[in-house]
Amino acid sequence: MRLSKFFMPLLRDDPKEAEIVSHQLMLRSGMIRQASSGIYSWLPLGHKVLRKIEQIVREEQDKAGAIELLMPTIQSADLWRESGRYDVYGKEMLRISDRHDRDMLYGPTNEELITDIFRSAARSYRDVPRILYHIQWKFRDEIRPRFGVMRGREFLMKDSYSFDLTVEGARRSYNKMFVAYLRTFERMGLKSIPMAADTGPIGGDLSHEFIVLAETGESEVFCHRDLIEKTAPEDDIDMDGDLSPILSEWTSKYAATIEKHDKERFEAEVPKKSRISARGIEVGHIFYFGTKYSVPMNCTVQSADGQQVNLECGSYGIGISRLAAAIIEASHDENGIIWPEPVAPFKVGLINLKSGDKATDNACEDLYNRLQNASIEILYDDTDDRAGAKFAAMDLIGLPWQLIVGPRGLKDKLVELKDRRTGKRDSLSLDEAINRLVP
Ligand code: 5CA
Repeated sequence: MRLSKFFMPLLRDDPKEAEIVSHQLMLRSGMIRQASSGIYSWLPLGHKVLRKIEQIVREEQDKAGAIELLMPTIQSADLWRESGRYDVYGKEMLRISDRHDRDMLYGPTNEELITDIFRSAARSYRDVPRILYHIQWKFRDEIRPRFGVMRGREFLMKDSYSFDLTVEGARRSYNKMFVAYLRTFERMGLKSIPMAADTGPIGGDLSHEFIVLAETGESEVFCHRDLIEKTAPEDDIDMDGDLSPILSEWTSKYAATIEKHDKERFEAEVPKKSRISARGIEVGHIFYFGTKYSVPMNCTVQSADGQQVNLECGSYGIGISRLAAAIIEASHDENGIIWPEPVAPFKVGLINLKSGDKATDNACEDLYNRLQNASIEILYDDTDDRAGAKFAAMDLIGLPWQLIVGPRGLKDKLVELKDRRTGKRDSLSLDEAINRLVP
């Protein structure tokens, strides 16, 4: 992509309304624009990041055996009356009536709708277990939308729903999502810690929040230091195998959000030097709630011995739009964002230090074409801005690599490759630079 043809409206000054660094940087780098309170447009740079995050989430869901579908944003109130949640949900639910005065709502979550779909299709024990998921916009009329997309009113969520015949089966589905979540967040360069959590309006008695530690996080959390050093299971993990040892390993050490915090247990179980008391961002939340919806909504299948059995269910959410902000909170410096490569909007930013100079333009065109042909995502700053402004903009938008080309280096047939994270610059020939960027 040539910057001269792209749409990336940078802001010069810090936006006053932004209280936390991710919100400031997302506005300044032209990733998002507020449309109304808690509702955002995703501009091209932000949209690219959102799609990358979404794709990692999707790959790990698929690997865990979950099956993707797509449900609508607008739902009928009738299903929510069946489950009993229509009245319970309160003002957070955006209620709408259509031209026939039918009560509709903008979905804040999808337990009812998926249970309706599943009950109409599943007949026998052969139709389970299944985990179904979608990636769709949600609306919650939060009292205090704040911190940009971190706590929005409209936000993008991945939500999965599991259907099992037995409690043990439901536990296996829960374990799959637990492991998939560890892997998902790690692939985005985040350290997430599963913590015992409250279930709120979703319900159930087994639940973990996946927390990324950050000073600006909204949740107060407590955990054992060892959990911060752990790494997620490797790519070759058998998701159909017994995952319970992994769960035990991750849940045997103390970790809880403030709602579930037990000070006495924390102090008894965790030696003083290992006690972490911090703030965190909830990027995912998983729930096992058994028959909470399958009983009132009559979602059953016939078991092998001919009985009608209510299904054992769970739901599993990831805040995809929130993750874009969480990654920035975890990865930035005073000059701007530092994207981990797997979610970067482009891998390389090519900086032409003297647009209009023939040798520099030719070298840039050559690099640009060769990298594009090698399927490397590249943003070429071909504008005639000053070098200083180009450097600042490139640092602000945080692409992992900057390829800097100017007349002085070219005299010796050299270009510079800068690592955005470390700031380290290497002088390389054009071929060497390409070899470093093409895997
Ligand atoms: N039905 C369940 C699981 S599918 C559910 O809705 N869970 S949730 O309420 O915990 O939301 C799932 C994830 O969505 C959260 O972990 C969080 O990362 C994200 N999320 C929730 N509310 C917001 C919000 N207002 N803005 C941005 N992200 C949000």
